[in-house]
Amino acid sequence: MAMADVPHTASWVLLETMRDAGVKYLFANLGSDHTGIVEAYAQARRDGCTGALPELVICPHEFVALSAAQGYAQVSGEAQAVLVHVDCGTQNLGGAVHNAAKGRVPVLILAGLSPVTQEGELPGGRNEFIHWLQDTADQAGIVRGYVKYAHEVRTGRNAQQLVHRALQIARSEPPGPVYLSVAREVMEETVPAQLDQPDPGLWWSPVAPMALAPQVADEIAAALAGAAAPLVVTSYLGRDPAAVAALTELCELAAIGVIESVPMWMNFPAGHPLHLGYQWNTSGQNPLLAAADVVLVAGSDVPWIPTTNRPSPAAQIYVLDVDPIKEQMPLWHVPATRYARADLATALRQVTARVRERGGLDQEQVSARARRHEEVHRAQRAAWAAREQPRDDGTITPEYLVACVREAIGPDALVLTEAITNYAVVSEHLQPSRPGSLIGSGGSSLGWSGGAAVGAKLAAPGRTVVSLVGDGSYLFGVPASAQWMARRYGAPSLTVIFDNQGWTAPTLSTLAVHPSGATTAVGGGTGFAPEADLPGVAAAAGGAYAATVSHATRLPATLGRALAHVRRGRSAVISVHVPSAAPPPSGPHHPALVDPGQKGEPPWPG
Ligand SMILES: Cc1ncc(C[n+]2csc(CCOP(=O)(O)OP(=O)(O)O)c2C)c(N)n1
Ligand SMILES: [Mg+2]
Repeated sequence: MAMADVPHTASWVLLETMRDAGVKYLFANLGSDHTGIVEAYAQARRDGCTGALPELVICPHEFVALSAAQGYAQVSGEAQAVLVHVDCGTQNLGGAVHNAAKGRVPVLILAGLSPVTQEGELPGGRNEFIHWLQDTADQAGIVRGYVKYAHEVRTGRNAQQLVHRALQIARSEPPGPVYLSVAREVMEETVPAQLDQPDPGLWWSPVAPMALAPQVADEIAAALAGAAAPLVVTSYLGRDPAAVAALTELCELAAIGVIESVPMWMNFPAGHPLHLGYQWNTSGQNPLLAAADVVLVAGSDVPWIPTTNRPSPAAQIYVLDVDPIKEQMPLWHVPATRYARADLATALRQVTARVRERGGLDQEQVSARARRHEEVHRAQRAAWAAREQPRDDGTITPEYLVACVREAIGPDALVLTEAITNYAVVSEHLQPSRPGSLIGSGGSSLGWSGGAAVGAKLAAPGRTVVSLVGDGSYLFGVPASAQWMARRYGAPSLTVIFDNQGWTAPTLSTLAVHPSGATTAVGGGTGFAPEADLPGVAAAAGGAYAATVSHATRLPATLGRALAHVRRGRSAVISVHVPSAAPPPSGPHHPALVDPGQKGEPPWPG
């Protein structure tokens, strides 16, 4: 797309430059600061050239807008843009900025600033009462702790450069959100015709992948080749599908087992005989981790939780990451022999090549280890499979729910997980085997899946998108906004709610710190009675197919019906009653934990 050969406003230039730089969608929540933007889109519609600008996606809530941009980028690898209204819209991005930052997801956030003139000095100056109220001392400060770059576009003359620069930084490893703010007068400024950029993709490409220094590749290869019990721990290596293939090759070469810790991506095929299970908030020592003599941590923020689970003090640990010492985390340490910064796919291929070149792998030892791992792998799967049953009274267990979802959706679906206390159940029972088939927020600010499902579907229109989400997380995701967007922009998905009638996690956290406190007797008081009609929210806002299921016999058919709707273009939301993972209170019955059958009763007197 050629840059403007006639004068345009800076707003037009900002938008056209985004489009030139590969931004397909602008997830937007509009305000008085965006007069130049609204006018630019109107001009494009009037003049029949809407393709020159990113497609405008109206987002009734900013948290959903940024989550949608995140989901799009997680699925496609392509950074999108989000437009928000001054400080108010920036505040409403809320925890979605945390998710994009922690999840290492590139996104360009553009925010208006209140007009900077008040006496009519410039076009776009203050003319509404809010312009004084929205004038804040440090608008970018709202998000500064979470963005890789925050800057103000001070003149339309270099708006083009700043969009490219912001996106270049967002896309360079480790990727993340960037924030540009623009005053209304600047948005309204007329910018003279700009020179065509010969190829912005080349001029502003992200930093090229980094390889390991040869001696470090050699050191890691030697350690793995000489180990009796080598082990890989990973959390997000699957951000790059090429890294999954590279890890698989290395592990097969030397029979190295893999544990996924807090996996927010599909990192290693679940069905591979070297896949040795998952670690979430484990309360006990993982014997495989304890037995390892060499541990390669490849792409992980939390490879284990040392108070309950850690490698042997004698183990040699290597940390391999684009971000090996987590400069963004004030407190972090893994006692490693070597911390190496590199692109994971590149580094793993280097290590594999070095293992091969060095030769001398004891093939008998390797084969014996592969057989032992396969036995562990099979025993794990057999134990998990045994749990994929409803209870005798028809109660749907989370394990049975995930098994039914797995059978219904098939291996090609794209699954978003925000299952919280059922994260581990999703990992163990979904058993994803294709790179890119499972994503999580990468952070901890709940509600990501609502918007992310819309973004994911826009990025992969041919795939069935399925969200597995806690009832609390579903509500955090502003479902009225997300479901409206799904219908408006033709991005249907299936949402399956693990409806355990409240927030189980804070109660479990409390029990872990106060194992014999009052909470054991009377419960955590984090229940959601009286029950809300969660799918009904989606039906009302987005015309979704809505169903609530309490008995196992109804589950497979309801999932089938819901999927049929999704495949015909209509979203579906199913709330499935499952038991909470929190133990029932041991003391006198507490009203906050009323049986879901008693719905309608407020949990407190009066
Ligand atoms: C934005 C945000 N607010 C609060 C929390 C704290 N929090 C962590 S888990 C949780 C409960 C989530 O409820 P649900 O999705 O139903 O999952 P469950 O714990 O029941 O499995 C809460 C409130 C958070 N992580 N993010
Ligand atoms: Mg819940």
